[in-house]
Amino acid sequence: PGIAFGLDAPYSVEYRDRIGSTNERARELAAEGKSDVAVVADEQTGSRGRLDREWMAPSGGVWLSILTRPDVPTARAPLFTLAAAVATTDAAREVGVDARIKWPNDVLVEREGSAAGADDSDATGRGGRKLAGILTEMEGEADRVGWLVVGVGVNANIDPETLPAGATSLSDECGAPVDRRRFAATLLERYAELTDSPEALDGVLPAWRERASTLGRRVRVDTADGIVEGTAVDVAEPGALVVDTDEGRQRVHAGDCEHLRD
Ligand code: BT5
Repeated sequence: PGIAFGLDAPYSVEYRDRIGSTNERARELAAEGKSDVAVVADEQTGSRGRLDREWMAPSGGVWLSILTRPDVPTARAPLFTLAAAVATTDAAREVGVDARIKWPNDVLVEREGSAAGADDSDATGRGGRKLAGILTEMEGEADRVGWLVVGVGVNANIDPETLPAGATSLSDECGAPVDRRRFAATLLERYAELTDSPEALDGVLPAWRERASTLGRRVRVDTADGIVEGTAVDVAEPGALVVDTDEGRQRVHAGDCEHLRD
């Protein structure tokens, strides 16, 4: 299947026209002991975002989940999510869309002059429109990841009017449909390159920094321990956002991040 898909990456591809959720399917394959599979679908009928939020995945998208069993400690797992964001950004840039990453896992398109425009703001990030989202699920012991499923949802050839407010798509940004097969192949190849060894993983944070929209901006992060507000200054191993607040420098490991007006 990898060859039929024209893929230069170490995954076999399971393609479905229609599926409940590619992440669910990848988890099933994980339970069967499988690895190195990418589940790709045209349409999902029951897809999920983080924290059990709904993810809209009509026909025309690139909805995929990559199942691997990386030989790394569980503490480094967040790097795979960041790698998927980098890979998605690079695949978008290859078709001419200037995508950037909002910490930790949203891929956005910021339009000229939109950064301060209230009309263009939304819950997913002021001034940025959400092109893609990533949902990572895993199981393992502290010293080693068991299985890891990284689910990537990209609004490819979809009319943004049919998506939640604040969303955009590749076709809308490009003015024409994109070759989804090629886009998916680029994404998977780039992801494999960034994650195929512990040494390769060392390159994820530098690559992420170069493509980040969040760094240098005022942010408000909703975390399990409360709101953290300040200036995002860096991302640190294994994917924490470093925020300068009035109370000093803090590291945030998980949460919803909103870009504030400067
Ligand atoms: C995410 O969640 O951004 C992760 C989305 C992961 C989806 C992929 S598709 C392949 C794989 N299979 C799955 O079942 N899931 C993964 P989060 O950060 O929680 O953002 C969810 C929020 O984004 C929703 O509450 C909506 O506001 C918004 N949203 C929903 N669908 C959207 C879309 N298609 N485009 C842009 N925004 C959307």
